[in-house]
This record gives sequence, C-alpha cells and structure tokens, in this order.
Amino acid sequence: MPLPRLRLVALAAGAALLLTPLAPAGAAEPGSLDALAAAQGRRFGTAVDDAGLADPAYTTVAAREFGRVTPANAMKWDAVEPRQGAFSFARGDALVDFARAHGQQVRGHTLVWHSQLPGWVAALPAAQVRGAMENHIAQVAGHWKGKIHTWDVVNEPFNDDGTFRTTSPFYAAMGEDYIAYAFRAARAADPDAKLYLNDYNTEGSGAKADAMYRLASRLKAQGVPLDGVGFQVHLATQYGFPYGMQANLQRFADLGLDVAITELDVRMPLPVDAAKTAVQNDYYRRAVEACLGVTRCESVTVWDFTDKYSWVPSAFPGQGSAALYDEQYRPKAAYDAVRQALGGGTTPPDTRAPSAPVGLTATAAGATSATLAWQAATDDTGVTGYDVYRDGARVGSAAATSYTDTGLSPSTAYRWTVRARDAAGNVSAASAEATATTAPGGGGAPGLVVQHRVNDQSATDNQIKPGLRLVNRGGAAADLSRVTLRYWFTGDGGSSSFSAWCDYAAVGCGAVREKVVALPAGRPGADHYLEVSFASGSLAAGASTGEIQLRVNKTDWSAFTEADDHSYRVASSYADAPKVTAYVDGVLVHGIEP
Ligand code: 9MR
Repeated sequence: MPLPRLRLVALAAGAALLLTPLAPAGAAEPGSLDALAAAQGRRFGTAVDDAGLADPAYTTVAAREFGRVTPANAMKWDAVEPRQGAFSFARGDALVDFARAHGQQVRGHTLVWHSQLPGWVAALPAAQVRGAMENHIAQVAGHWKGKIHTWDVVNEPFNDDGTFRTTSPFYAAMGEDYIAYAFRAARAADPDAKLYLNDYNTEGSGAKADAMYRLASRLKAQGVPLDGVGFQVHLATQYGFPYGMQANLQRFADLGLDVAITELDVRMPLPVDAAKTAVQNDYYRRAVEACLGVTRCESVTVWDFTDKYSWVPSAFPGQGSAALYDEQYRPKAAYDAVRQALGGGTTPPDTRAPSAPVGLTATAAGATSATLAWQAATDDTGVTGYDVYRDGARVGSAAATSYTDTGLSPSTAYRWTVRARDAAGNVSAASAEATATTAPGGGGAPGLVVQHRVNDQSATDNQIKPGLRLVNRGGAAADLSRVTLRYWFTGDGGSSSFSAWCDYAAVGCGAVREKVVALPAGRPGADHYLEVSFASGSLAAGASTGEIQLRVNKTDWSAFTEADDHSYRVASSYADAPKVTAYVDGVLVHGIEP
C-alpha cells in the first residue's frame, strides 16, 4: 500500500465527487479492481476469512485490489455469540482493523441466519427467540456501530422454491415478522449502516427472485428500514447464466432500494479446461455488466478472490477454480474479464522492480564461509526472493534476508551485493557492497570443510545420526590429530547423560573418537555438541576422510526433536555444512557456531 494520501472518493453515481482526507471509503489503489469500479461510482469488494489475514501474500492483494471486505465467517452468530450472552468480537475486530488500516469499507455478514447458528438458539422456548435475536443484533451491530458500511441483516430467508425457510428457528418462533423485527433492531443499533436482505439463486428471474421481490415490497410498504437487497451470485459453469439478471436487479432498484452483488464466484467441475475457463470468464463479465447496467447496483463483492481460501472445494467435492486468482495469487483470465467489464484494460504488466536491499553486512565465519544479512526490500506486488552476488557473480539465492556463503578460501577478501526479485522477475538495483576477509586456515591446514548428511529415518526418534565428511580444499596436507569437529544439538529433556557411537567410518571407527560435551550455557539450537576427533593421520590436499557415520542417544533413550538443532539439515546427500564446525588446535577454521 502507498502511504496515506488524500483520496478522490466517488460516491454513488450521480453524486458529487468529494476530496476527503483518508475517509474509510475504499482502497482505490490506482489500477485496482476497486479503482476501476470507483470510476463508475461503485465499490469492488471481497470476502476475507481469518486465515487470509495471517498470510502476507493474501493481504498484499486484498489491500491492493479491493475497496470493501466482508468477513467470510468472523461475524456470524456462532463466532460472536457461541453461548447465550457470551459475546466474542476478536475475529471480527481483526477484520475491521485490517479494513480501517487500508481505507476499506466493511460489509457486515450476517446478523440473522439459520446457518452457523449455535444450537442454543434453536433450543430456546419459542417465546424467547425474539428477545435473543434482538439482543444479538443490539450487541453485535452496537459493537461495530459506525464501522460497518452495510449489514446483511437477514441472510437466506427463502427455500429455492420461494417459500420461506420455515425450519429457521426465527421463522418457527415469529413467522415472517422476524424479518421486520430484525431490521428495526439493526437500525436502532447502528443508524448509519445500510441494511440489506441477502440470498442466493435470486439473481435471475424465477420463483425465488419473485418471493424476494414481494418480501422487499411488503417491507418497504410497512416502513421497515430496508435499504438494499444483496444477490449472492454463486455461479457454476455447468449451469446456465441466470436469466434476466440485469432486469431482475433493476426491478428491486425501482422499489427505491440499493442492490449489490455480494458473493460472486464461478466454480467449475475439475479439471480446468479451456472451454470451462471461457464460460467462467463470460459469467464473471456478464455478472459485473449486469450490476453496472443498474445505477443503484452499488457494489460487486467476490466470495474470496483466491482459490487458496475458496469455500467451493469443500462444499462441492470435485469442483473448484472458482475465484479470480489461483492458489499462488496469479490473476486468472477471469480477472482480466472483470477488469474489462469494469472498463479497464487487461492486467497491467508488473514492470516495477523492488527496492534495493539495504543494511547488507558480511561476517567471515572461519576460513571458508561467511554469513550475510540485510533488511527486507519492498515491492508493490511483494518480494519473492533475493539473489546473492560474490565479486560480481551470482552465487546463490535466499527466500529470506540472510545467506551463508560457503566454499571460500582462507585469508581472502570478498565483496558481496544482494538484489531483490518479485514474482514477475523484476530485479532490484544492487545493494551497497559489504566486504569481509576469511580467517587464515588454522595450523597450516587451510581449506578444511565439513560436509553433512542425515542418516536418520526420523527427526523425532531417540537417536541423532549425522553422517560427516571432512574435506581438505586447501593446498597443504592437514594433520588430523589436531582437528576436531562439532555437531551442535539440543538434548530436549530426559536424561542429561549421552552415549556417542561411530557406526562406520571409511577411515575406520578405530581412527575416530567421539564424545558428547555439555555447554555451560545454552545457545540458540544447542546445549550440547558431539565432538569428533582423530587419533592420528594426515588428510592430503584435495582429499576427504570419506563418510563417518555417527550416532548419539540419551542413556534413558528418550526422544530428541532434531529440527531445531543448530547443526541439523534436511539432507539425504552430502553437502557443505557451515553449521557443523571444524577446529585446528581449538581454533575455528570452518563454519558458524550457534
Ligand atoms: O465462506 C463461508 C465458508 O467458509 C463457510 O464454511 C460456510 C458455512 O456455511 O459459509 C460460507 O459463506 C457462505 C455465506 O456466509 C452465505 N452464502 C453462502 C456462502 C458460501 O457457502
């Protein structure tokens, strides 16, 4: 998101344009779906579920593209009043905070619905249901008073044939009157919120739409504070597009009501293919066009924008791909179809590179490796990784903001830079250079490197089984009697005495000594290390000890949790292991201690 700024806010069509300082009136990020909708006096929104709020890739798109958010579940009755009188607003508050932080409106969903309704409501004596419902509305709409643009006051009152859902505890207790009671209670609790009826399969003409039309007409005639009717528009490529959608929406508008598309998505039987995709694109486009064709259709909301959090696969096994973005947040053709329907072009190509990483530091870690760290770069679509350059050549990449460069020569000065990348492959300028000089190889044996692999089946059983190899990349032979290796781990409770074993060594287990040493004070990822030393021998320049298969257990055979151990790597084949350290005469010559 850009920094807070003055925003041009387009009100409903026909109204004047106002310049307001950061009014919570829509994200309207230039080029976004909401900005395109705002240019036509509408809002473009999305459902947001709790899981998405914890996913930075999700929140980046949610904040950028949408001007209104609907909590997919967080404001439903079972979330806010799971037991009578025990209210819990934390999940809804999180969504409201997110929306306000990004200048978005909130569509409250939903106050009175037969579904996701805790059992205690249906168990009440009929005479107590109205009081419970009105109290629920007073508490919930009262809690978020002034922060909700629109409330779905009553959701899904009808069966598909247009008869009332008589099995709803509210209808069962009060008959149709529950709807008027609910709207009056909502108006009293939050006088500024727009109050909506909302249902599905009412978007095209038919018995259910007619029933909704008659209900809306009756409520208007009775002076019930009904402001609008929401049409969910959950579509599927295997069924036809709802018949006469625009005309149907228009007749509700003609009653003096606002209308909105509140839960748009277009699912398909999997697998995806070109024909189904073409139908999906067409349905998304026509739904948006139907709304734009009705002056009082004030918003389109999609029922989540990414397949990653779509409700479809669990509700309709074998169906999916219903959203505008795929699970990796790549916009689909349907996204372009919606853009075009809104009067925009296709997705503008992402040509903006991330900012250059700053704060790069390099620290030599012994004779053959160095650790680099830097601050996160920023990007309009999100940074996806970093490339690390040593002396001008790319040597590796990192997903986060640190990197260990290995295979260096002792007593050598190196220069590093780092560049950030985004999903479209845009690469930032290089960071400022950082330099470091590796340590001299100890004891006349420069270039010792430890390699490691995991010989264990399980990282949570009662043994740690590292495989180690010592490689001499220096130019002179190394005296093995002066070399020690340390594999750093945590004991993880249980007995504090250990047994260490050599199961196999190419140089012979007789030539290898192993013991477990306790640290005087715990360090991150280690309170012990397995020390390996050699009785005698010489490792020629360019040579390797070959494999040394080691094993550690506690004397009570209790289990370890290895994944958090400093030296642990998920690796079934040998590679340089900077977190398994090597020493000559006790001086670190390879790797990084915890
Ligand atoms: O998206 C919601 C999903 O996470 C829930 O499991 C489901 C349970 O009923 O409700 C989904 O949202 C529904 C919305 O509240 C009302 N219209 C239909 C939506 C899709 O089922």
